[in-house]
Amino acid sequence: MAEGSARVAILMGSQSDWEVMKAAEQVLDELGIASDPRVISAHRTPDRLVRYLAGAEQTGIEVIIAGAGAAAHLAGVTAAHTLLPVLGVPIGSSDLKGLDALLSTVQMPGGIPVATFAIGKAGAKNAGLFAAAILARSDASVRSRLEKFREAQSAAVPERPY
Ligand code: RP5
Repeated sequence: MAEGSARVAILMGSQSDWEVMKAAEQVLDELGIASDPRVISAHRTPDRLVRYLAGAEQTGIEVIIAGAGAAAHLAGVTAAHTLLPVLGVPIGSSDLKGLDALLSTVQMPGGIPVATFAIGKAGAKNAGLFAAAILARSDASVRSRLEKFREAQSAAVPERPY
């Protein structure tokens, strides 16, 4: 686990979403960025959501990642309660395999933006990397770790297929 107080919140609508959302925590951890994972449902625990968001900025949170499945409104409701950037991750937990969550998350009416990522683990990982890119704008050490991450990723791709 990265040391220090959390700069990125990782919200998810259900404990069952953790299998996907831990990809965000893992990549942030690799980049030395502490995160705060929370199970908070917009419809099952609405009070918990409002309470958490009321204090998030003061506790040092700078970016919020919100992952949910089905008729996913967690990211949108989160964005309605904060001025922090909200990165939405649709989760393929329903019979519609995440297409419902993708559309619910991406189709925010104008006025309350949610940056939306791919369905599932790739989306959670990229949301973590995007959160790091936001922090890197004003944090040289995060920027340098992000550069090293990209270099290592490139170096791991063989030039020949066999
Ligand atoms: C959504 O419903 C959650 O984000 C989750 O993806 C889905 C199923 O939740 P559980 O029934 O597994 O708690 O609200």
